[in-house]
Formats: sequence, structure tokens, C-alpha cells
Amino acid sequence: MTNADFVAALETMARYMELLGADTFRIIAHTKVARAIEGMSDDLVAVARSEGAHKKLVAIPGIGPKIADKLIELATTGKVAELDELAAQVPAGLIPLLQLQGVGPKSVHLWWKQAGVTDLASLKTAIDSGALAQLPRHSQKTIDKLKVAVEMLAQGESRMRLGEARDLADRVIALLRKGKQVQQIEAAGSMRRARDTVGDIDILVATTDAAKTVKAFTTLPMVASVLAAGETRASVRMAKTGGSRWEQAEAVDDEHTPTPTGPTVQVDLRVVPAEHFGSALLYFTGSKDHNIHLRQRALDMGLTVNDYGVYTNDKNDDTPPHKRGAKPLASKTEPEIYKVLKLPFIPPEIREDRGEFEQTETPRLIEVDDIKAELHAHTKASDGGLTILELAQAAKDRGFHTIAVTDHSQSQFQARGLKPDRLREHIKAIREAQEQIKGITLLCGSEVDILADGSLDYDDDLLAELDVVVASPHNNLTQNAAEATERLIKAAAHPLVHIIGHPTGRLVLRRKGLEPDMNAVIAAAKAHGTALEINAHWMRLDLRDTHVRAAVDAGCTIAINCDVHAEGDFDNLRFGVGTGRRGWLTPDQCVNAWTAKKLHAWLKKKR
Ligand code: DGT
Ligand code: CA
Ligand code: CA
Ligand code: ZN
Repeated sequence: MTNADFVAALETMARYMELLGADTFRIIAHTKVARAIEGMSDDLVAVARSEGAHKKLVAIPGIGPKIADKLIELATTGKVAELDELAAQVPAGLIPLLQLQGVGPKSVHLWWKQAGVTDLASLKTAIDSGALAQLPRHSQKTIDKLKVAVEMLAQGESRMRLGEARDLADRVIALLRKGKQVQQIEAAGSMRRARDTVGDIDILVATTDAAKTVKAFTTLPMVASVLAAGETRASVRMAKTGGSRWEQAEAVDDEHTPTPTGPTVQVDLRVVPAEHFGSALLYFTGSKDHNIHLRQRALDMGLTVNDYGVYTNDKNDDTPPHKRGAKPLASKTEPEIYKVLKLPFIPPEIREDRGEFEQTETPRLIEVDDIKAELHAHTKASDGGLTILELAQAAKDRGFHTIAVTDHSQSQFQARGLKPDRLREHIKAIREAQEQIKGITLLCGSEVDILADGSLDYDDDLLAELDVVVASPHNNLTQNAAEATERLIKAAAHPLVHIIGHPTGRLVLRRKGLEPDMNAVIAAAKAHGTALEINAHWMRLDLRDTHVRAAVDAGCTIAINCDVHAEGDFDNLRFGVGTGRRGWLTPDQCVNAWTAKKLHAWLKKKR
């Protein structure tokens, strides 16, 4: 048990109380303590188990005698009776409804008490029957938004965001690698293709001892249940990771907090002999459409391709070739297989049967190592966690030649957006910081809000003082398509704007965001030399892959930015780059991959 268990228990209690319509004061008492514990580095569990625990706990600001009792009960017995009592009074199906975009516990309470809603299915019924429309504060507009949120939640239950899935897969792979019998191991499926969401996680392993590897897999600590376990394959469900810093930050905006319930994700393991690893990896990476096209191509050449390799067809024997003891023409590595099929190596991210078979050579897609500049980063001046110098040092440590400091503009008051006078001071502070660090260029910038009508959140005079301007939509993300198109075109055409940040404002499996005529936005960006951003955070991945492809085809420049708020955010680059690769992005079209000279010249052209 850790402090995090305390936080989870207090938050869960608060959620239940909210759903039951309890006294606001009591609810806030619990969430406040949860927030306070989150920020503590001392081991409170040890304190709660020590002698004189009650006295020590109430000495901590915010912790009252009643909550102290609950923490001691949890630390010493592993549960809290009150929590169980609360849980017994609330239908379990209401808890997931708290994850609906823009929905708070007060609404859920109302649906439950006045419209008999107890889970997602009965909520859908209540929407369709018009029962919800009878409730106070439930206009048609509110209900239309709710319908979209319900759709997103239903999707979210069946799929998982790439960043969260990748984190889980990486931990699984690291644990399995410890087994000496493991020769090769890799995530396949949609995860390897870097799709923004994955349905399930597919892991492929070559090993000298299949039984041992399957056993190691099914007994991993994160396994919640074993669905199937055979000699060379197993399927399990694992706890999804959640409650990230992002979700907590989001929760404040959305007036709801995430629930520490336990959703799970399916993880499939397949064990293959090392000599067939390449063909198995190719098969299980997919996509299904790519595989079908590949198989047809093989047939046309008188060959068969399957997860064992590529084989010459035998006209007189239609038993699968690996079963009749045939020797494959290739099977060990993917490039060998593509070669036999007279194709250049096709990178996993573009295996979608969207033109990759027409390539005559492997396209040189963008790679993480190509990225040499971060052009969208926040510091303590707005909602970031780093000082200017810490940010600059972190970027330098990654081998970057340029880092742009782009804190929020004045409309983002909840993110401590900068009023013009504070921005002017901040510019000075950035110039001063530059004096103190060598080997990296610091740019003064802003992530300026694109307001609903497409105007910007600072005057042109002030924007002109900045080295780089990232213009992003944050509010009014439900406006209609025509308004959204006009808004983004206006920003892209603004002579002082370099980059449109997270152009649609969508959040993966959470919020649809703007739905502009993307081709029109791309055309405007191209015409005015404005780059469109791929925001690399796995919660955003905005532009999405299909938009990137359209932008790349139109000759538009792309930025891949980590939207840094904390040092670890630089690690999200792999997801932004993955999305770029899915859009066939090459380094010459990505501003972050340009040399300092070329990048700085482009920025100056707009000054
Ligand atoms: P997901 O899990 O929904 O995000 O998508 P994938 O692509 O990971 O799909 P999944 O997990 O069902 O299967 C992994 C790969 O295995 C898939 O990309 C291609 C291959 N595969 C699975 N089923 C079939 C099939 O029926 N035919 C062919 N050709 N390939 C398949
Ligand atoms: Ca999969
Ligand atoms: Ca699968
Ligand atoms: Zn932003």
C-alpha cells in the first residue's frame, strides 16, 4: 500500500458521496485531503501504521479527526467500511458515466433519481425515449453533446489510447525479457503501426522454451484474468493504466475527476520459433488489409505467404506449405520477405493498403532522431512545471538545437495565461536565460489562443515581438464545421503565425474537437507558409494520421511538438513521430527536423 491508495480511496468516497447527493462540504473535505496527500513525499501509510498515528495525522494541515480514522483503518485493515457502505448504495454502472465528457456527478445523480438511469445502456434509452429532455437544465443542445460523449465513451470501453497501451506493453516486454529463454520479443498489431488507439495488445516472442514463456506471461503481476493459455499462445486481460497527470489536469477543466475503477485490456501473446519470427511479425503486425493485398500479390507470383514464411506453391498439393515440410524462400526477417515479393521494405506505420504497394523504394519517413527542435513548451510562467532554464537544459540534453518557450495567452486564465505586461517580462526573462546557457537557441514565443472567430488573443504589435507564434484553439470546440473552418483559415493566414497548434483540439477517446473542412485549412496553411502541428501527446495526436497524409500530399509543412509541461513529455515524441509516419511524413517537410539555420530563417520570414 502507498499514498496513492489513500488518494484513490478518498477520491472514490468523494465520488460516491457526490452521486448520492451528499453535503458538498463533506465531499470537498475528502477531495482536498486527497489533493494534499498527492503532493506529499512522506510515506503516510507508515505514519498511519505507527504508534500515535491519529495524533500525527491530524497534525497534518487539512486532515481532520474523521479522515485520520479512515486512513488508519485503510492502512491497518486494507479497507474502509464506510467506502463499502457507500458503494452498496450506488449502482456500479453509474461510475463509468462520470467519465463522460462535460458531465459531472450532479447530472448523473439527477439522471439516476429522476430518470432511472443506472448504467450506459439505460442512459442511452433515456436519451432516445426523451426522458432526459424532461429534466431541468437539459436543453436539446446539452443532449446532443451528451450523445456524442456517450458514443466516445462506448468506443473508449473497447479501445485504449496508444500512449497508455504502449506503456503497459513496454513493461510487459521488459519483464518477459528477463527470461533467459527469450530470444526476440516485439509488440505487433495496431500498436506497432502506431494507430492512435489499440483494440488489444499483440506481443510476439521467439523463445527456446515456449511453455516457460507462456507461464511467465500468464503469471505477470498485471494480469487480471487468463482468458486462454495454450502451448504457443495465451490471451489475458490486464489492468489498464490510468489516472495520469493529464487526466487529473483535464478533470479540473471538465468538472469531474477520474474514477479509480478497474478497466482491463486484452493482451495476446504468440510464441514462434526464431526462424519464423519475421513472417510471424509481418502477419501479426497487419493491417489486415495490408496482409490481404500481400497475399494476393504472392498468389499472382505463384507463391504463398503466411505467418510461417513465403513458399513456392505446389500445384499438386494444397496442404499449407509449412505442413507438407516445404522450406520457405524467406521467413526470418521482414525485409527478406518483402524482397522475395519484389517489394521494398514497407515500414509498419504505413501498412494500411493505402498506396504502399505502389512504392519502388522504402520511403524515408521521419524518425525520432531527426527531431532537433521543440517549438511548443510551457514553463512555470503559465501551467508548466519547469523553469525556463530547466526546460532549455532538458531540450539540450535531448540534443536539440532550438527550444521555443510558448506559454499560454491571456484568455487561458485557468492555465495562468500571460497578460501582455507579463508576456513582456517573460520575453526579458527568456533573453536573460539565453545568456546563461550555451549550445541551444531559446526562442521567445507564445501559444496564443485562436478565439472563436479566428482572431488571436494578443495584438499584432505584441505578437511581432515574439520569435515564434503557435496559435491554437482551446475553447469553443463544439462550433459548427463552417465556423471552425473559417476560424482556422483565418489563423493560418495571419502573417505573424508560424504554427497552428493541435488544430482540432480533439482528445483521443474523449472529445471530438473541431471538425473543419481540413482540406481547406491545409490549403490556407500551404498558401501562407504556416506549419500544422502534430501534437505528440498521446491524448491529442492532433493532427491525426489521415490529416497528416492530406497535408503532406498538399505540400504543407508539419511541426511535431511535445507541448512540454514536464520533462517526461519529451518522451511522447515517439507517438507524434509515429503519427507523422502514418501520414507518410518525411524529414524535409517537418520543421522540427530542419537545421537551426533553415528553421530560424523560416521563422524570421514571418517577422
Ligand atoms: P486492433 O487490435 O483492433 O487495434 O487492431 P490490430 O490490427 O492489432 O488487429 P488484431 O489484434 O485483431 O490482429 C493483429 C494482426 O493480426 C492484424 O493487424 C492482422 C493479423 N490478422 C488478424 N486476423 C486476421 C485475419 O483474419 N486475416 C488477416 N489477413 N490477418 C489477420
Ligand atoms: Ca491488436
Ligand atoms: Ca489481437
Ligand atoms: Zn494548447
